[in-house]
Amino acid sequence: MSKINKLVTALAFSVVAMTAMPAQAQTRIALVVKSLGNGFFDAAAKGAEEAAAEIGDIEIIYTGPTSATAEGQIEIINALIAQNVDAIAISANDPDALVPALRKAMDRGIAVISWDSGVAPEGRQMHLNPSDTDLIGETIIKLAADYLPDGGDVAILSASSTAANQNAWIAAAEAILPTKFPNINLVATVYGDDDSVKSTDQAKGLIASYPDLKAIIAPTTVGVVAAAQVVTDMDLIGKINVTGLALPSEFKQFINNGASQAVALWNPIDLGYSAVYLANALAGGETAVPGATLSIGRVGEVTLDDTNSAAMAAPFTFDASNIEEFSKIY
Ligand code: RAM
Repeated sequence: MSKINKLVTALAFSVVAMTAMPAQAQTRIALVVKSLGNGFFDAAAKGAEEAAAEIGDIEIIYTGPTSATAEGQIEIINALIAQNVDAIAISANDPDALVPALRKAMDRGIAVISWDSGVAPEGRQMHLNPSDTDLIGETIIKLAADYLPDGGDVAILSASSTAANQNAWIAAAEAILPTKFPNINLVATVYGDDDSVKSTDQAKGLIASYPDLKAIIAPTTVGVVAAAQVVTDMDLIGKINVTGLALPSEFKQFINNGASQAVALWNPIDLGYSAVYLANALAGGETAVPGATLSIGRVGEVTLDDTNSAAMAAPFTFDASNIEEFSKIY
């Protein structure tokens, strides 16, 4: 073969090789959730994919441990560092335990944000809250108080005891109780770890321990379903109102059967979508500093406070008048 022919053949081969190579997305963003199998996070992942398609050239790696533990998330973070992803957007099972692993990620040039459930400021560049924390704290108590004109005993069934989001909402709820809801008596807070079986056991335990219980407030989409199922199965509809933060698609049956009067939530699809917008911006070199305003695409924009945190939008309330409609969306 002549030199020219050899060159042409080599070129042809390299063109074939190049076109045969799978297109590598430019930006790989890991959406790390508290645990897999949770419908709330599946809805957020849908929003993440939507943002990726809109922005273009983004691959979403949707991942999380099988149960909501910090240890499981640390293993995942270390694996993502080894894969050299461009960004990690995490809903954390513990605000402090993840800090060393996430710092290592940032040291390697990986952009790190927390969303939904936060990481301490030293372990992330910014945090996206779904809504204002005080507003959520007040909302979850009001949802119970609205149906207790004479007040009474209520209990909280939370997610894991180290979840920063639930702990902040519960602290805000406790702070507002004495002034705004003086006749609401919070008798206990228990933890179901966003695990259906454990949440069911904890709800049963509350009912056994507090015979005058009038409401169970579960600020977790997993716990609220478990509590409403227990109230239904134990024939306590009308005696104990279950409320809190619920995904309409999973919860509408309990509004329909009367185990719950009303629940609330923000749009989880928008939350995952917004998290990807922010993670992508930081991976692209934007800096997160107090006062900075960052785009969250079709959802709008957020301005960072002095802890580099921001809130997306106010929660909606769902009751018999609208849960059917929302259940078709998330
Ligand atoms: C559960 C999770 C999540 C929380 C929702 C309301 O799915 O604990 O972190 O934001 O409930």
